[in-house]
Amino acid sequence: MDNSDVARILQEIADLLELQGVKFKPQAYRKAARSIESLEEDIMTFKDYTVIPGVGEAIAKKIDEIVRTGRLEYLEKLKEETPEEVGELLNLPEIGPKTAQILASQGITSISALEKALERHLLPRMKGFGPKTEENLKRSIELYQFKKERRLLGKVLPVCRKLEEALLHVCDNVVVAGSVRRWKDTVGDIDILAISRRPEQVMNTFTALAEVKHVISKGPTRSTVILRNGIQSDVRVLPEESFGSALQYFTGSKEHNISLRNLALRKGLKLSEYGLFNRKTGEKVGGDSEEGIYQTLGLEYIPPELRENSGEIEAAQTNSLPQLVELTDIKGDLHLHTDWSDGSDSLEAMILKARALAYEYVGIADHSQSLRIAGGLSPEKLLEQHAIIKKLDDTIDGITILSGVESDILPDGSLDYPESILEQLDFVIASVHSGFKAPQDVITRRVVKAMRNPLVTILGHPTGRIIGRRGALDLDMNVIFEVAEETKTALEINCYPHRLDLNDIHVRKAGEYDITLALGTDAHSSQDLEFMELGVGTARRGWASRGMIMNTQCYRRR
Ligand code: DGT
Ligand code: CA
Ligand code: CA
Ligand code: ZN
Repeated sequence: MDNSDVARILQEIADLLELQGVKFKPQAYRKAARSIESLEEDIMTFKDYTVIPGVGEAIAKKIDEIVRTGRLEYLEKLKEETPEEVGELLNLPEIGPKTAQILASQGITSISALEKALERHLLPRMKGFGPKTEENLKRSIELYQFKKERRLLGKVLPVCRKLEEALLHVCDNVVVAGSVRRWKDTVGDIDILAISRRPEQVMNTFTALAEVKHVISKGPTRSTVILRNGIQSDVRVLPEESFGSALQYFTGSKEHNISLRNLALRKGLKLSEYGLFNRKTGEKVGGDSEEGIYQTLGLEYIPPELRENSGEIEAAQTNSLPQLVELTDIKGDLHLHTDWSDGSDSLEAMILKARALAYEYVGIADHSQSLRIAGGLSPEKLLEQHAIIKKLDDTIDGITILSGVESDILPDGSLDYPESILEQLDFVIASVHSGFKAPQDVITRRVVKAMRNPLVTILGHPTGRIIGRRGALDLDMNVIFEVAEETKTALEINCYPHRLDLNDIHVRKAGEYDITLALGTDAHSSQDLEFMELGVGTARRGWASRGMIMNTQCYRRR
């Protein structure tokens, strides 16, 4: 850590704050950064940072943390909060936070919006954009699109639904297969299958859709395109009689298919995307339906979420697949944020959305006091909200409203409010929001201590991963599972698209213990309550049955 390292971190904070539209603070950070940059003395030698021009108490504290730990929690938080779309613009080498902010002020907050602006030559009129910049930007967008990795299922699903709907106008049936159908948390590309007697019409419709940016290939029954959001998608039109085998094949996974094909061979059959055939006679013995294929192979029907070649074929041979939880089993959502902390909607709006989803109950869990960046509630505010929620529960019909909190697990494993306050609430979610790089023994001890607290109902987003941005905490998961079994603390499957935490693998492992799971959307707006399906998909991929999941049960006040 030298002076310019510290200055750079402060600049970065300024950039991110500016992106968020925060006034005055960015200038303060820039000023401090500049004066640190121009210091004669090494910053490490200072005892009191406030003697540096432009550095007040607040910034001095941050410098202290940077100098001591080499990193800054606050910066991590800011990064996490930056809307992904604007963050996306920062992937282009030409665009720094400052330029991103200028673009955002012109309504350009995503790469696709930037592309549109480039197409219409709207950029040269803006400050600092010459004709050369335009060319450079176009090129780097192309590059970026190509090297872009997997997308979040939660972002891809709405697009899939649009494509499905549009294609249904010209098809008898449309199914999105591949990893989307298996509810994998991230998706490489979108594989669409369709039945139609007029394939050319389907090809024409598909390649002309508003969502399509580039047509890579267009054939008589198959086309591949790049969508506006940069993801690749292809459509295959199939005859009705082989739709089942094509659906089976293109749903995958590849590993599942290989095992299934080998099983078919052992039974004297041949399985391909065209059908199931008798190897000797060549006679077709299946292929119009997926169910028929599994049945003819002597298997119970295997739901797409389980098709990962991780024991599902063996289980299906002995009729021992689990009865998987379904979205309609879910009776409530227990992880909602409101505008009391960092949510964007009111208590009422969130509750009414839950009621519109026909839930029996809904749990409010705003952030706790230590999480200042997310507007965490002081003890007074929490109690005030608690009283209001009680009143709303009396006045709003048709749904039970539970009053909870998402309490930070402090570094020493304690919670963020005194017991006397927490015991008044209906439930407590305890979550780690800091110290993500702590060593395994330290972080495991911290979390276990919280789980042993009898006031904790649910361990929120247990591993803390943010897909594509932050890895999981280095928790000893076996210990977490053992303690969960012992303390009856529910482990969350956080349904937020970037989290899906616990993930499918952990859920499967949890099934070996007597553990309760809790689905929570971590909704920060009323729309977000619809993320529940992502959590259900994750639960199903982890072989979870209804009985394992807390919010398939009726709520009993404690
Ligand atoms: P993705 O797109 O990376 O998220 O994952 P998938 O599973 O959608 O994979 P994708 O799009 O490459 O292929 C779709 C399905 O097609 C895949 O799940 C299984 C099937 N498939 C693809 N390649 C092969 C193969 O070489 N052998 C077999 N048996 N099946 C394959
Ligand atoms: Ca795919
Ligand atoms: Ca594909
Ligand atoms: Zn949280």
